[in-house]
Amino acid sequence: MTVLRIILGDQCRRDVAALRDLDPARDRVLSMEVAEEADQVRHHRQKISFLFSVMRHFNAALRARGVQAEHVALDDPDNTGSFTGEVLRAVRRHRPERIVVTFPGEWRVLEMIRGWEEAAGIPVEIREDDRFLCTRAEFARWAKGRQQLRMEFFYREMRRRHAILMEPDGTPTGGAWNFDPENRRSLPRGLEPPAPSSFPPDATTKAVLDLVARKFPDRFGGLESFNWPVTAKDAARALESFLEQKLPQFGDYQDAMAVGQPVLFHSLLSVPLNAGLLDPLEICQAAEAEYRAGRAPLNAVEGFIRQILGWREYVRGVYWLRMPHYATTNALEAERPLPDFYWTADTPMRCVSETVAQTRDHAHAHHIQRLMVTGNFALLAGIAPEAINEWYLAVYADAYEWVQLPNTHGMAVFADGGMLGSKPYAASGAYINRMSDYCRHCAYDVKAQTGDDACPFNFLYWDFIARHAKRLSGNARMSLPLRNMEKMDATKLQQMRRQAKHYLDEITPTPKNAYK
Ligand code: FAD
Ligand code: DLZ
Ligand code: SF4
Repeated sequence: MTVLRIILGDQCRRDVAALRDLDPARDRVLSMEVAEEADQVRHHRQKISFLFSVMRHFNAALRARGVQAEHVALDDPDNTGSFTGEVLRAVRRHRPERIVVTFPGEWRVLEMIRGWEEAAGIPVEIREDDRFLCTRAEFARWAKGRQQLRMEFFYREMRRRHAILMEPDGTPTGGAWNFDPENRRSLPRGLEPPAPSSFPPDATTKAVLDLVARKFPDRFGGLESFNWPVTAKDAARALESFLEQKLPQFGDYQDAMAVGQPVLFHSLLSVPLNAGLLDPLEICQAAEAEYRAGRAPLNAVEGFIRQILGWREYVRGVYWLRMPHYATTNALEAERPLPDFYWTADTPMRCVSETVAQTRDHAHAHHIQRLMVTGNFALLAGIAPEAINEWYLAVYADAYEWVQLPNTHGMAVFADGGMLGSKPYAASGAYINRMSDYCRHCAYDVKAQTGDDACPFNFLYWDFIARHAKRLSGNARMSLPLRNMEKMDATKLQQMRRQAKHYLDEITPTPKNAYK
């Protein structure tokens, strides 16, 4: 009897759990482009195009292997527009005895899948997504009884468990687990990072880009610069080129930012990796091999591996451990609407306009831009977690809730009250000035704390510290800024707080129903 095997957009991998015991002669594989997902939030047009193109390429590859794989296009006249509608339609077409699906990347989609059994009247098997290196159960076991879930300790266990950068005597390679202090250099003037690999759209991608341009004319995000790998083969090429050209300097400039340099020494691998086109363990092993062969230094290789073996697995663990409550946390009671300049890039703040413009043009920004520019601004300004969440989920081509939500709630805006990070990543303009050349090209003066040309990050920072002083007083890691605030001249603090209020009140919020 037929088994209906469902492939979601971010599960396009040959050995994904749902395809494991596939019988090509008997089974049907279904992937689908659905309006409900595209409209869930204002997904960037490149993100929609990327996923549709990945699904179409994957479907073609399965069919070439003789698999009875069906793909429903967005503009198929019979498309019902939702996962559930399409699954039920396929059940009516093929009368399968059961449905098999891989665990999804969002709580919302899991709830939907849990309704299929009743709606379709046949059993639905939800298989563990073993594309990850730590299962949800393993993470829950690690977390049990711990007061604080610190990434660093989780990461060390993952290093041991997967034998990555470990010596035979059980010690970490190089004698330390972490080389972060070596990874905070700003970009020297004149250093040009290598160009990212090129993936010009083929006929399939071009058709998708046309479709998306037609169906989403007002949606955020340029399509012109689309340059994502959309097959496992292209993704392997992207990895190879990163290892060869960028990994050696990845560590040094991991936190750097520069005008007109959207990628620097970052890998851009989150997009194909999160869609299933790459395997996380293979990436870590390949990076380690570069170190063992003497082609990349340890600070770079360890720093890169920590992001994938550590942070990526850790945030997924936190997501599934804490959902659905996690999505509603708002420890700092932040309530402001999202500024319109998060979509238009129209602000004199060069750091923000640069990050948003690059996000609009490429559906990507690197970690420090997400954390210390748009994230930091949202934290200081008190943007409602719900609003900033929607933005992060929408605008990045690598964004799925399992990874976006903990990074936003936990790392960027401290909505979870310290479950993930030990303190809010709040910073004044001085941090951005140290790590970038943005301030040299900005209308504001990064050294000024009050007055018309004062950098908004400065007065917003002190307003944030003062606003939350009571709340943060129990946090040892916040004692330095709190002490500094107490030492500050009271009139100056008052002036900064008045300027912050005026500045925030003047911000134009995102208009309702814009960019949809
Ligand atoms: P590189 O700098 O080359 O890093 C290598 C890999 O490490 C990445 O490809 C990614 O898979 C992994 N990685 C690095 N940092 C993290 C992290 N904090 N969490 C999980 N994985 C990480 N990453 C996403 O994949 N999807 C998201 O939706 C997402 N949203 C974010 C939202 C905020 C507010 C912040 C602060 C970070 C977010 N990140 C997200 C993490 C990080 O910014 C991106 O993974 C990274 O910028 C992707 O670019 P890259 O592939 O060039 O990364
Ligand atoms: C983000 C997204 C979008 C825009 N469109 C689709 C789609 O048409 N079909 C699909 O299978 N998945 C899509 N996704 C990803 C889903 O919203 C969701 O994040 C994943 O199904 C979770 O595993
Ligand atoms: Fe950003 Fe302030 Fe620097 Fe301008 S001066 S780039 S607003 S940190």
